[in-house]
Amino acid sequence: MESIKKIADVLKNNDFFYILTHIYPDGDTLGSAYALCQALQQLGKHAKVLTDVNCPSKFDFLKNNIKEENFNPKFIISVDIAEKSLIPSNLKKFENSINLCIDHHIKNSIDADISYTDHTAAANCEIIYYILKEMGVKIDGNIASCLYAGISTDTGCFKYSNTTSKSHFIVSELLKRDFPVSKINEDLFIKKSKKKIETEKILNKNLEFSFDGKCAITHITTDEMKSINIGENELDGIASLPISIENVNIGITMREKSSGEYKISVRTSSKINANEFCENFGGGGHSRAAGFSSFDDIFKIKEKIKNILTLKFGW
Ligand SMILES: [Mn+2]
Repeated sequence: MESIKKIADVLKNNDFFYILTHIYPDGDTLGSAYALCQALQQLGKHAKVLTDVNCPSKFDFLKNNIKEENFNPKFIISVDIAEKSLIPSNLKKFENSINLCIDHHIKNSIDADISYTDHTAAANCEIIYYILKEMGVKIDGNIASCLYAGISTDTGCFKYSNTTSKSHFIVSELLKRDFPVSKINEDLFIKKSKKKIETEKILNKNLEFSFDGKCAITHITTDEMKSINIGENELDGIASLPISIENVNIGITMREKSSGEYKISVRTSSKINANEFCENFGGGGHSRAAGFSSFDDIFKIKEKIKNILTLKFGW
């Protein structure tokens, strides 16, 4: 395993960086990328963040202090990307030329010259914080906003079990800088668009319980998304709905993609390891939040899920 110091040295000794973020961009991948980009620019280097074409506008504030520039890359970094399939299609051309991978997922299969992974970090932004400190970067309010967005996103605003004293320590350091923390919390965790409420109506309508209410499964099809005019990229956060129900130990949300493939998000209570569960379907993630993909239809996927629950837990 590489050290934070080694990663900081590699960053200081290179230039002309492209920073790649994952598909369905969230606060952690974007916060990591924009914090790192600002840090590199602060050191007089050239850096650029590359995202999926569909990037939710609520994250626009993360680029407040980014200098937009055009150049050819000499060093490519991936942040918070666990595997190649999570690289957005517009960035696939870089998938075999990643120089540095920084990630916090349990399983990381990105093929990079150098990898720094730490699955004990609640958010990738926690790792970025320590790298920036090691690089001697001044963490100003704009960088603090980005790191806060990442840590708060991946910990469910400090509610999930992955939250550690380290998460709180880093945030307590960030809060010494001037940035609009309550505004960020409101925009990321409280406000919902009308479309989001329409989506929740559909998810509630499609909700099905099994095994005495221990398992809750719901889905949304592309036709249903069209009916409320919501895009695939606007569905972040929907995976937390089934697991929020009392007595549910495994909450599953299936969303159809335009390719016809289903993206299945799994959230679990402490009784079930979501990463291990998803490995049965060729997926993975974290202990309480993981996922997989399938080209089967909804009924087939549900049947397979129930079979695994019976097999593994005697339900
Ligand atoms: Mn993350």
